[in-house]
Amino acid sequence: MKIERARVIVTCPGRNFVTLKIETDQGVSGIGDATLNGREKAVVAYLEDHVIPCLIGKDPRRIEDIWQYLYRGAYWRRGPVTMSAIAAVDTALWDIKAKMANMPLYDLLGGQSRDRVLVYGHANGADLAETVDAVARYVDMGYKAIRAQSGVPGMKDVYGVGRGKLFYEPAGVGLPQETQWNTPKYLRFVPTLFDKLREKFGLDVQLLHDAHHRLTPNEAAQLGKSLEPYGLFWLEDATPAENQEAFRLIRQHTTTPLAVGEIFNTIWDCKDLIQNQLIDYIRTTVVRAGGITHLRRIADLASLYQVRTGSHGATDLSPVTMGAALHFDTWVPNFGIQEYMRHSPETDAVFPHAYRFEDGYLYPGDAVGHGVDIDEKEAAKYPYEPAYLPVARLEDGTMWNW
Ligand code: GCO
Ligand code: MG
Repeated sequence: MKIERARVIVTCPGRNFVTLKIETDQGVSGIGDATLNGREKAVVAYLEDHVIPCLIGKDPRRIEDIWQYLYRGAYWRRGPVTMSAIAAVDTALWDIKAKMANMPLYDLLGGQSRDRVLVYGHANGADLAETVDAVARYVDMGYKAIRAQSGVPGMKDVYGVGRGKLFYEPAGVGLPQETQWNTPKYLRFVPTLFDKLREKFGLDVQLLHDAHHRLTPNEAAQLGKSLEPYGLFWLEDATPAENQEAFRLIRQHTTTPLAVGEIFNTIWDCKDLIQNQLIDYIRTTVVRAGGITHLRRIADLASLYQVRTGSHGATDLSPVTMGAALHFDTWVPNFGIQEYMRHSPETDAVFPHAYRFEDGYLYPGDAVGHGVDIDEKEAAKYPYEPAYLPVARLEDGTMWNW
């Protein structure tokens, strides 16, 4: 069996998505997501110029060998561009293998460990009252777990407060939007938000919050402590994690569960965090961390230390990543939760899929492969549009973490 053709499809049904399609000499094909928000074309070039020429003629059944070929063989390891490209190949090959086996991907991985996948949705509001209303809407839609982000008094353009009610998309057309950040105002406000949410919605709903890398370890420890009375499911990306040791200080001061890893690309980014039990949830996902093959290694390491998965599932990852992640979530023994931001109807039409939402859970469906396809006619209607994530500065103009 041979890979006969592989090509990259770029489409922008509201936001940019990069998809790799691999076709074999036996008529079976598979797709993988290669989207890297704001840097899409770098992955397109990496795939088209450097990866696809090496794939033609290879045996698509040799998933592990192809993974090692692209990772070790290239000499240049890791990094979001490399690992998104490898992930796209890997996801497409697992899709092909599962189709050949006539199985849903979760069966090929080892079978179902659960019947359904707990997801959390995003409730955002420009201020406290709007955020409370947004949480109420998610409760009404059946969500059991809800991430709450709110505008902060005295600050404009806070992370997580989107345009539109369900389809939060931070990237904007044109050059990066400049936003402002003020940590003391944020630290004072967030506990008042969760106090209100617990008062209104009680203890049953799981609440989450994303600090989006804005805090120092000490500030993160302060926030974790001040949120303890509200029993969060997790506090995400409390501080940047290039220095994995940074989490030790946070951990020593708070029992609020910690999640990190949506921008990690390999097991090396989280090895110390996991082995030292500095986190509770690892957020790596299919497209960002080298596909199913590598994600499985991260999850297995995590399981030794009772760290659970909580895959990134923002709308800048395509439905292909969502479908593959749901098969992974259905199998992985140490599953925690899956993020689920809804894609727009235009995006859903470009990527017909077998997964469905019901009463707070996602179901991967029982289609063979990962259950997501691309309608190329529909995709062709939406040409690429350059867009960037915003940037953040402190009030004195200092560049900060977005
Ligand atoms: C999340 C993420 C997103 C990112 C986005 C960047 O937790 O869902 O933090 O909101 O900001 O994926 O492209
Ligand atoms: Mg996040």
